[in-house]
Amino acid sequence: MMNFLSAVPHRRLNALTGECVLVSPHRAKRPWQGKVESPSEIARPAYDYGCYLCPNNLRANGERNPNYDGVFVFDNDFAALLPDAPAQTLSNKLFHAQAVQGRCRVICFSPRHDLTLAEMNEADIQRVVAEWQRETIELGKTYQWVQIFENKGELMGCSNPHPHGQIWALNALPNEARKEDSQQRAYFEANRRALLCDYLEQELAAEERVILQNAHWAVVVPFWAAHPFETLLLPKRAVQRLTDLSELETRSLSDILKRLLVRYDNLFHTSFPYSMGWHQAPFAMGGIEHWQLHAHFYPPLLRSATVRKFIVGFELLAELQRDFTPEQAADALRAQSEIHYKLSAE
Ligand code: H2U
Ligand code: ZN
Repeated sequence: MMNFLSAVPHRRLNALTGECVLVSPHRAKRPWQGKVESPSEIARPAYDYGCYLCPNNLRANGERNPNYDGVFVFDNDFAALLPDAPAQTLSNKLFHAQAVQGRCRVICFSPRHDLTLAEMNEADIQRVVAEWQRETIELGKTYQWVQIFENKGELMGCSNPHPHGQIWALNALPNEARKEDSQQRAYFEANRRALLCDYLEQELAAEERVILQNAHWAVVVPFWAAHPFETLLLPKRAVQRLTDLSELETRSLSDILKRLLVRYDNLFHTSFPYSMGWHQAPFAMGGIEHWQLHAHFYPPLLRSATVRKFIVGFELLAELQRDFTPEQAADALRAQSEIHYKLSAE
């Protein structure tokens, strides 16, 4: 059989969302020519007087950050969701709206202004994972969906280079969560197995989209990846939430996160921008066996540290599209070293 997947325009189905992505492999010149064009990266100080996330500094609401060590979490001073929004509904034929309650938290990964997760050591990354777990437990008591994410880099509209992420929790299922919930539920009802468990098993057997793995985790460029270097991080056993991980799996998670992020930085010799986030089983929904914990990484870069992909035109109006294939992206990421380029002698 001719492998049409590497030769002709086709649409791949995203089994997790039920949506298609258009792949145009015939348009791709070699995506990876080892081209590294470093924009001048200005070294940041370990502490910045003007940074509202650094220890001891003032935030916009007049509060002062503690002299924290490790991880520091606080309620976003400009929260997009409020815990006390009064319950209100509008339901009128074509006009529907519902007040939503929620909370927005900011999580500083490190007191060091100049680090990123990729450059932090495993023990410190583990403290971030532990905080994600604590927040999941706490927010899950009140809210249906706990969205942990990191928006990294100016290219992603991140306002501050201090290593930090956010957690938004709300008492509703957002669009992406709803799509993944119904796809996973339908698969589980038909097969009595979690969709992503079966999916990973096949990816591990095929190998072509696997970037790296350890005893408990694997990272693949998903078959249906829409963004050039999009990846999916998955546990190797059925796990519904971050809070279900064993001590060993948690440690192993810091290992694979570190290794993936170093590879990303090495790809274009730049502090790699991305939006990443965890999808875990919703709360207060009844059965959740169909859910499999996973993290998505959505980087915007296409060809170098400065050439990005834009979601415009056909993509905005019809569906997402990519030129080089997910398999080619996996090759490029697999070829990267796991020693950070800033540390490797040249
Ligand atoms: P991003 O750059 O990833 O958007 O994160 C910064 C967040 O920090 C942003 O959501 C919040 C902003 O609302 N913030 C505070 O909570 N307090 C401040 O003093 C400034 C910014
Ligand atoms: Zn800072």
